[in-house]
Amino acid sequence: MPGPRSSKPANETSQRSRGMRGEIHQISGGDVPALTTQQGMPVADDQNSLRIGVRGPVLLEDAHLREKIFHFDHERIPERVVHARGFGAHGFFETYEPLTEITRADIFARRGERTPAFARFSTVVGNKGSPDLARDVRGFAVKLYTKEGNWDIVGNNIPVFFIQDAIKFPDLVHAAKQEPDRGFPQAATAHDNFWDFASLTPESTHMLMWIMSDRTIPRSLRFMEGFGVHTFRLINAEGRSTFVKFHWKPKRGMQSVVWDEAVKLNGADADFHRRDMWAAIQAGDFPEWELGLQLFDDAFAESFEFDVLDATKLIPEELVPIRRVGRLVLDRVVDNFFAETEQVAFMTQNIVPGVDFTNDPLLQGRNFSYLDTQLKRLGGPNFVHLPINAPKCPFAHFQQDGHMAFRNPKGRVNYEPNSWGGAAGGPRESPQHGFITYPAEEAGGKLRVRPELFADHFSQARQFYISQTEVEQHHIRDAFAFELGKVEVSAIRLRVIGLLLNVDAELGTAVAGRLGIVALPPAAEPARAPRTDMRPSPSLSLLSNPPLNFGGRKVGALVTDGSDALLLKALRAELEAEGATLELVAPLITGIVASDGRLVAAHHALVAGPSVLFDAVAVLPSVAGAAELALLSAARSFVADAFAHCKFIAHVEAADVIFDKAGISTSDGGCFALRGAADAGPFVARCRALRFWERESALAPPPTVSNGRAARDRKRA
Ligand code: HDE
Repeated sequence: MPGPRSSKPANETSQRSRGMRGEIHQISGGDVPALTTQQGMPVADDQNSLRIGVRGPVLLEDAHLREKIFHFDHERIPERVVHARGFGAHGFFETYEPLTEITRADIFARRGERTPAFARFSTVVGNKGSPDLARDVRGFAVKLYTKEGNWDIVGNNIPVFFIQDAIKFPDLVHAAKQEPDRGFPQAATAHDNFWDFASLTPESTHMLMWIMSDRTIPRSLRFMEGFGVHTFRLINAEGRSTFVKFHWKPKRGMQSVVWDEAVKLNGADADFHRRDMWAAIQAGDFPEWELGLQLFDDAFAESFEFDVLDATKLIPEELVPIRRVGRLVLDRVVDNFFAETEQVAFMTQNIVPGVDFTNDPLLQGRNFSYLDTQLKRLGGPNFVHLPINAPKCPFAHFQQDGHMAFRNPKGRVNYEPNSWGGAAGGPRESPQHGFITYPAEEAGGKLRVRPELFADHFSQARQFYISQTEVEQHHIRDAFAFELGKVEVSAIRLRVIGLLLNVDAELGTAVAGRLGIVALPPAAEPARAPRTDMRPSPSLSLLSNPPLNFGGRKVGALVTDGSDALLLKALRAELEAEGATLELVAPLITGIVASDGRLVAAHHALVAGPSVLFDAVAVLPSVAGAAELALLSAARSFVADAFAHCKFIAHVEAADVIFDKAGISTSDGGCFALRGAADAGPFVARCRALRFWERESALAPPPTVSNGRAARDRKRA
């Protein structure tokens, strides 16, 4: 029975739906494929579900509606427990020279050979939608589609790890991710559970030093190193084993941001790293790393002061130099994020003939774990059938069926041995070419123990700290003060100070001072006495290893109507010659009319283009424009932040009024007066140093208590 409102003129509603369809026709127009259901049936109306009459109930018969909603309801797969937020790209690995002496791996057999590759970079702790600039380790996972199978190097941007034994991984990750009762904080270790666990796990101390350093707030995924972390083996055709640690060295050099910048970047552009990588590849500035091998033999492993099976230790490059054997170039963005970046399944157990594992207990646990993860995430045993996971070399086996099998073996035979003979008999094992495990001798009782040298938890943490420049040490102290300042339970803060006192007395005392700790706790009882004779390893410092030039970086120019067109042109040309880019920030996104009367488009409106987006800035308003900008807090923050973040700042005289209003003196060596187009080149050359760190030490020191005095003051109070 039609209800009272159904008496509304029927033609009004049908008019509306006709109108909507008409509009769609207009938008799609031309020679486009017909929209179909998943079964391939062409769809006539994708706007309206099937119903009785005009205002009646929807019919179960509407299979198109049901299919669409059903599929939508199942769009999500479980996000990765760790490394949920990631960004991937395709490319290739190019071998520099044959390494047949060291390994029979086919990928290293021929000079100049290119092997297809897919890399995925990630943060560890945050969920899928978390911001890119969280203070966190970055995953650095590379899948190499070699001619003898897929080889995955599933590493991080830090060469050591928190724990030595896989059995502690669930505890570590539980402690680091959001607290289970409240669901926050996410993408941050600055909370009680993480520091509680870390303070009770002294083996994490070396890693704590790295994660509190600027390595965990990289400027770009393109500007960070990668590490395989564990010791692996390379095996040559004679079966000889050489130990190896894998390194990825970024061509554009290393660079990080400062903490205040990271915090602001997360608000200004939560996808800063994704966008940066995407834009670089689209612009043809292909991110590139060299693969470095640290090769050593049993004799070195025996004589090294730490255990090479301990993932909380590294081998300084000064001790075992890095041999660069090829390059990874990322030259293609994905076609579809979900199909490729989300569904890619990295597994440490994916190795190829010529590569083998060691007994590192963390690696052994990982080799077990990653297969489980893929089954859970991708929903069945056939995830290797997905194009992103499938080998690109021929493969043949008798595994069959299961969910989503779309590559079952052809023919009658699906078992081995069989007597069918020839091609009909299917694939056979190949003792000559197949993978042969290195026959390491193993013996001993079944024990739950760790090797003796694993117990040295502090010596390399100290080595890392003393290898940093003063600026970097300062940032490490700040980071500890920030993170521990978020911890509510004072006993946890004290336990961390106890660990730090074993690393470096000055570090422990300084962080305690920043936390207002009056009475220093005793240093934690070390399981093995820390060494005090560690020599600095300069390769561990970011700032001691600056990039060769300013290539791949970005300058933001704050411009207004009347900005000097010649100067802008010169600056753009100098930056392009350097391999860097110029982006314009203007009061309005529509752009400016420059001094030559031409309209120049802006990349960012000032409110949406803070200086944290850039590596250096140029403040180039006209006199009239500067007077207007000086009244805007966004313009004052633009220069104030660039100054506070130690960026190089170029400025024209007209801009003085903005700096004055922001309370900034442009007299230091990081500020550069542009008198004309000829000054653009020297400014760009200056930017090669990336930051003017001298400014940081000139800024006010952080608040601290010096321990004895503070105690007296508090008593008096
Ligand atoms: Fe992972 N790790 N991990 N991990 N890991 C995963 O696998 C695990 C460890 C790393 O972009 C998971 O597919 C265990 C060290 C990267 O898809 C999971 C242990 C290092 C990625 C897993 C470790 C890593 C993962 C979650 C201790 C640096 C992202 C999703 C024994 C050398 C790969 C997944 C990508 C991902 C387990 C420790 C690097 C749960 C059990 C050490 C880069 O399987």
